[in-house]
Amino acid sequence: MTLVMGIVNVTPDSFSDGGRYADADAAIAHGLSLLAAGADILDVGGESTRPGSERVASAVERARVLPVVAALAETGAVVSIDTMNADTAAAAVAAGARIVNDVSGGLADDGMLAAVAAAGVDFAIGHWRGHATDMYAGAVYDDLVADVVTELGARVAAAEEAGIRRERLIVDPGLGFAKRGEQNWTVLGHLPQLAALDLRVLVGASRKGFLAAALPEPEADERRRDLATAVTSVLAAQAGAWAVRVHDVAATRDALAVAAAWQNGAAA
Ligand code: PMM
Repeated sequence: MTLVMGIVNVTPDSFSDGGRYADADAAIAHGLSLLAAGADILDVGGESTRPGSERVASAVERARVLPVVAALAETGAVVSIDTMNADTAAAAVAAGARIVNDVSGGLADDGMLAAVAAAGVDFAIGHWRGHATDMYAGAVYDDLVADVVTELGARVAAAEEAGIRRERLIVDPGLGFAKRGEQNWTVLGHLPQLAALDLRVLVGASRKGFLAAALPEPEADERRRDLATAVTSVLAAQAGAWAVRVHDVAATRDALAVAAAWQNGAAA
């Protein structure tokens, strides 16, 4: 069954939770509640990548995330660290993280691939063409799906060359990263083409603007965005996704359980 990665943002400026979990204790409590809701992985991040966001100094990022990573890993949870900084990745692994999730696939920090190779953990490679300060400058493609697959393939090759074992690699189409609204739907509609890379595929659609734009009322509140996310989780699972990265773990777990009952002809 497709795994559920629950999002634990430790950022005062995240668009999706309004910075409610800015404080470490609240973020830890939120992570524990996502575990109770059935999260298989907790993805802890301290730098917002929302379009237009400014970069955060990596020392500030580390101060935000390390206590949260340590406390959640201590419970035995599988923790991933959502960072573009090699220093933060290495420190988070030392604090117990078992996956490095880099939306830039190692492009933002020259030291990232070597840091992950040395850490000996899994590495999620996002498709990325530039920082959030200029998110849509790169949203021009010759052939969108083919370009995404080729560019991810190049990062996979670079990661292997740096000494990260292939079975440790995960690829992510990077929804919203250098992709305008409808381009995200094109990528999702061709998700099986990512399978050609023969690696685990991670999908992060949760609460993103392109998803809300598909609703009859695009200004839909958070609850409706979470319902839309849960539907997307099922479709991503059917397209072969290894894991989905979501804010509302309970909604996605419910949706995946119903889809599994349909497929198996029986409730689990
Ligand atoms: N999106 C965001 C942050 N981290 N990580 C992966 N692997 N894939 C994504 O699509 C992704 C990510 C931005 O969303 P958020 O601000 O809601 O966390």
